[in-house]
Amino acid sequence: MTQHDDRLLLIDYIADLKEPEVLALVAQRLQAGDDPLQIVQDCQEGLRQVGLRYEAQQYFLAGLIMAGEIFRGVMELVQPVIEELHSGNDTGLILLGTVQGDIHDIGKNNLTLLLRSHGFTVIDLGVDVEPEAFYRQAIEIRPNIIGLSGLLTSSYEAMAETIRLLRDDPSGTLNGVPILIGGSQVNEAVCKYVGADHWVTNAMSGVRLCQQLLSDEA
Ligand code: B12
Repeated sequence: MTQHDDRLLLIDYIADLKEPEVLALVAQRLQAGDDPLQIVQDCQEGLRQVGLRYEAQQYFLAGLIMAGEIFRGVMELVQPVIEELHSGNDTGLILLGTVQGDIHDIGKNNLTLLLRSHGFTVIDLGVDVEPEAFYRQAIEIRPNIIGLSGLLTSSYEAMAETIRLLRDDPSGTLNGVPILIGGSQVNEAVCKYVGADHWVTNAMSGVRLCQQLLSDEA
């Protein structure tokens, strides 16, 4: 079987919620030396398809929960390999969290893992983070970059509110701190609407963007 077939097969297994097949194929691909980031990318596409089936009412909430569980299992296999391959000595403090009303954290956790393995220090506030909590933490730790994650359309209001609060900081402590948003559904229009500086739909692009922003700062 070619590498291309393996990739399509993994996407299909995830879309069909075939957990044992997913885990076996991931283990096999890692064994064969496949790039763990490519494996994660393929899983992300599989999860996108699960989402589409949910929208089409072929799956229900249980399907989304199952998909999340499968991805957790994949990360257990992939994480040690990512940590081994992607060690770096980037420096910089990044404040991350999933915005209020949203509990999706798979993508954010994945980004945290990659940032840390590149050497960044990440303070992860978790999920359903109120705008005030973001603001308080930001003032306290003075991060170099702030990242907001959100996957629901309804999260954009919380992103906008959080960014308003961060930008209106009367102390001026946060002046010029870049604010990034990420999540499977964000795009340029969302970025403009919520008032962020950059948007990203892939964790590795997020890491590269952070590297770029910090080297611009230096
Ligand atoms: C798994 C899943 C769940 C799981 C989440 C488990 C968990 N612990 O996260 C559970 C079951 C909890 C769930 C719940 C719900 N979900 Co849901 N879910 C998904 C699904 C299938 C996959 C999400 C995922 O993990 N993707 C994989 C990760 C790796 O990708 P990612 O999140 O995009 O992250 C990557 C990048 O975006 C980027 N990134 C992410 N964050 C950040 C932040 C920064 C700063 C940067 C730089 C980069 C970055 O890096 C990541 C890695 O590459 C999506 C489908 C989809 N298209 O995304 C629906 C989806 C997001 N869910 C949806 C819905 C509707 C819901 C519910 C409302 C369902 C319900 N009726 O209750 C609830 C809402 C709960 C809540 N209040 O948050 C809809 C949202 C539709 C919309 N337009 O609002 C989607 C799009 C499905 C669909 N197509 O309808 N869900």
